[in-house]
Amino acid sequence: MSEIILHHYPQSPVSEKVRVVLGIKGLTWHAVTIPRLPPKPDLMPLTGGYRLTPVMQIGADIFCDSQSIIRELERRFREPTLFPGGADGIAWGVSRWTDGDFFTAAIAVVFADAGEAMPADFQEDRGPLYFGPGFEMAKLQAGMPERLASLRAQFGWIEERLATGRRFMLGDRPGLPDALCYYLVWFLRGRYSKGPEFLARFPKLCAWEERVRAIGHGTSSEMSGGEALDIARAADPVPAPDSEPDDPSGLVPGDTVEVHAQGVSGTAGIEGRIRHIGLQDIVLERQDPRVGQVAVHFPRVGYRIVRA
Ligand SMILES: N[C@@H](CCC(=O)N[C@@H](CS)C(=O)NCC(=O)O)C(=O)O
Repeated sequence: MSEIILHHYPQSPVSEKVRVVLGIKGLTWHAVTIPRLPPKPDLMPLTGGYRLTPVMQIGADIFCDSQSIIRELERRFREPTLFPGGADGIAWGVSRWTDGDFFTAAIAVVFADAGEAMPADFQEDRGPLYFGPGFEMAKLQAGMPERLASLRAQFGWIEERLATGRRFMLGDRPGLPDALCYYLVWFLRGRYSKGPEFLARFPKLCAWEERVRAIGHGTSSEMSGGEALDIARAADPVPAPDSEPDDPSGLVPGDTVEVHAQGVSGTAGIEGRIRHIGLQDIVLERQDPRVGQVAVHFPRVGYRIVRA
């Protein structure tokens, strides 16, 4: 019942970030392949409407966003740690860069490069999702030189970091910043037509990339969406820890709220009763006819919470 289930698809870069973390920790997990485009009928009963990829399930606990997923993996499986050498805490701040400006610049370059060759339904979904409701491919393409210059500078930071001669970002053992940076290198190399030549100017980055790739993804086996739903139905959410008594929002367990992902457009808010509200996370309790009671976890940073 407490097995790790990752709802993902192979091409998803944010899923690659989590797969690398599973590799660093040497974990065994089940992979449920979800559709790249909505509807995602076997995912919605678990998340209550959260559609982004990936999502992790452990029994009836559902973790939305790679931040929540990775934090829970570190909590449950401490060794090997993602913070070798005591780099806890601030390394999370790196995720605000990699999942913010760096991610957006990488997506923009891959999108503009693919242009009209991108399947129409994919473009119609992802364009507004990442670039807002007024998305126009021609405008994105006009901004390509600027994006490339910004992206190059950001990859340059990785190269500088690796110039210290250590094997990984924090020293000789891999950690959170490696996963956070690697997924965008993986994405650019695989999906930007000029990715390999673009990255070739960063030799230390390319050597590090090989080392991270060699870590692998742990051990996974396929599971069907239906089987994952059955597991959620048979399980109860784990007991919630105490909530913070003085949340700045004034919200307390039992309140009904909607949680909204920031930085993407047109996604649904997820409604539920607060089961736990803390410094780093909020957990909603939801009832669903297919899976019964589930606890849906979100990070605080990057999410807006409004009273329903
Ligand atoms: N902040 C989220 C971002 C997730 C994200 O944007 N994932 C992409 C795939 S790599 C996505 O959801 N695309 C739309 C989809 O899969 O429906 C996280 O860290 O998990």
